[in-house]
Amino acid sequence: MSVKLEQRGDVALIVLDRQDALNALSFAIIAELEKTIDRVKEMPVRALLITGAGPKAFCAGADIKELRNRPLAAQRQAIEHGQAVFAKLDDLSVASIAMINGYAFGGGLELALACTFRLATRNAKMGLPEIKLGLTPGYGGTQRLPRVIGEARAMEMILTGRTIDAEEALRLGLVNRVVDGDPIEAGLAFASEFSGYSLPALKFAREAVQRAFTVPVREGLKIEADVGTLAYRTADAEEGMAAFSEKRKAVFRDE
Ligand code: CO8
Repeated sequence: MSVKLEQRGDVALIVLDRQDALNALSFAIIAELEKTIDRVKEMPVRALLITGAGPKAFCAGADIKELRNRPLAAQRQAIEHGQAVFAKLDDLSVASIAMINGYAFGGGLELALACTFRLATRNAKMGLPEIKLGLTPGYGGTQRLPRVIGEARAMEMILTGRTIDAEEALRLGLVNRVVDGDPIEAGLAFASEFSGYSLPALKFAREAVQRAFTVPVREGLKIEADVGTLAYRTADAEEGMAAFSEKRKAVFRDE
């Protein structure tokens, strides 16, 4: 198995482990990843962390060696399947974090873009180099990158295919933070900054933010009012506000 899954405390940890090809996403790995994300849904976790095995790469993208000499229908089917697998991250009830611990190119960066958060180690290098192969991004890059860093910057990255380092990614807002030390520990520490809050509230907030770039602002405000109202219905909202008044730490029960 090239996609490993384990539980670290209240965090599910997925590790892409195909180090001889810099954790490149063969079609078999995409299928494994899909099954693994489905298994995460059944786990009693509060966040998901995804990283790459070894010191060199998060994921070097789709397996280029598999992409040649295939019927067009198969190419389209593969693009749509990859998109659907990555979209499962959007639909997870818990937030996901990509720990980019080295190269994240093409489909690798697109996998990270499908996560809720991206963190990078200092040696991280990122890009959508498909243009250099005569191709265009196919696993969500043309849609998610502009939403994250804006159209002009996304257009530049996609049309030039250039590589950016961790510091530039931080400046562009492509990653939330650049981290030092053990990447998995850093990812778990980041998860602990939100994973203790009420899961329903986290989900409501995430849903509203996710919709911000897909609907007109008036509709977005209605979504905000809807989920905001739902949050007030939870016992956790009552607990959170009571804890504030009583000057104690809230104990959320995800209900
Ligand atoms: N696919 C297959 N094998 C790869 C890939 C890849 N994407 N990346 C690296 N490898 C392999 C290399 O071939 C090499 O194997 P071998 O030793 O057998 O030749 C091994 O990994 C180590 O790689 P390098 O020797 O190249 O390592 P370097 O440290 O010199 O370079 C780089 C690292 C810069 C990351 C370099 O490997 C590279 O440029 N890789 C390709 C990056 C890339 O172009 N990614 C985009 C791929 S296209 C894509 O993701 C499209 C997504 C949508 C797909 C739609 C499907 C239909």
